[in-house]
Amino acid sequence: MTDTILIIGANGQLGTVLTKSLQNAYGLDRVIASDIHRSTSFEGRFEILDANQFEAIMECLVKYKITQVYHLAAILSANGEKRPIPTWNLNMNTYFNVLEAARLAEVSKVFFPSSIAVFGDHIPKIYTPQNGTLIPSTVYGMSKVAGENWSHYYFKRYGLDVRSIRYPGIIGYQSLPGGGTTDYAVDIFHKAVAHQVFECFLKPDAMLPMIYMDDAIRATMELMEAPSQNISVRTGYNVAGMSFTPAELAQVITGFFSDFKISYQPDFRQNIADSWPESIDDTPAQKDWNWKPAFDLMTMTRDMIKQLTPDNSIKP
Ligand code: AKB
Repeated sequence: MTDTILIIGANGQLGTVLTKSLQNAYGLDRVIASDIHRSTSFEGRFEILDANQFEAIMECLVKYKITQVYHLAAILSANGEKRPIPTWNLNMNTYFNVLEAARLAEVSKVFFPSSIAVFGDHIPKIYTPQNGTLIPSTVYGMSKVAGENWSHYYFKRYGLDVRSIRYPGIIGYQSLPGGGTTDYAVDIFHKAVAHQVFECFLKPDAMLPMIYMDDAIRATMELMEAPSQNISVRTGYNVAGMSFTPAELAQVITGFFSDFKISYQPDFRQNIADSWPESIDDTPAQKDWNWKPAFDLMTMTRDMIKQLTPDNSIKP
């Protein structure tokens, strides 16, 4: 059977790019992008959908005979700390609606984006293992730990094939992040190509795991296409891309723009970063579905600058 895919939260940083990649892979008619606001950035089908509305999700699943759901709608780590209870309510209620609608409509696969935010102070920070103690420091992280456990529960109890990745900070030129702790690593490029000073909200030595958008998309699609019997992790897979500090990233950018300047004004997001891993051990993802990132700090920086430079004239 040919799959028909619903993406919830398609207007976001990951959704914008993932929608187009899934359209390329499955065909324009086979992918239904949805979000609470209409977007003009997609060709193909689009539904205005509020994932807080269970009936609206159910109608969409039935109308299009959906076989796969990607539920990307969520409030991220930094914004979540400004409104903890509404963040918990939105992140959890929308996911309950998706899981329950997917079960009732007999959807064959669900994708749930988890995050390195599931980890807190009680884990080794270097090469953080797949199976460590999960005591997150943010409401966003708490909602991701709970979401992972509900994914696991729906798989065990109902056989719903839910798959999930613990994304590092995603860096891409195609879309902007919003409300996360790792957002600086995208914003810095927009300032650098505009020859503006970048004020960083993290300390120069705040090492965090990151992944280039191309790798994040490929990881998502490879996980979703892997045979079910290969999926040994039904919570969320650790996935590594690269790790660097703001100072290291600034140093590499200076190799492209010698006048680039960065200043540091750490705020509450530094505390969040302090509680997260510095690097990730993704052995199960390597073993189960052959995960291997293609981009490192240098190749990611080169591509970001090339893509964001209007005439593509930068020759590093
Ligand atoms: C955030 O910073 O909140 C996100 C994430 C790592 O999940 N980018």
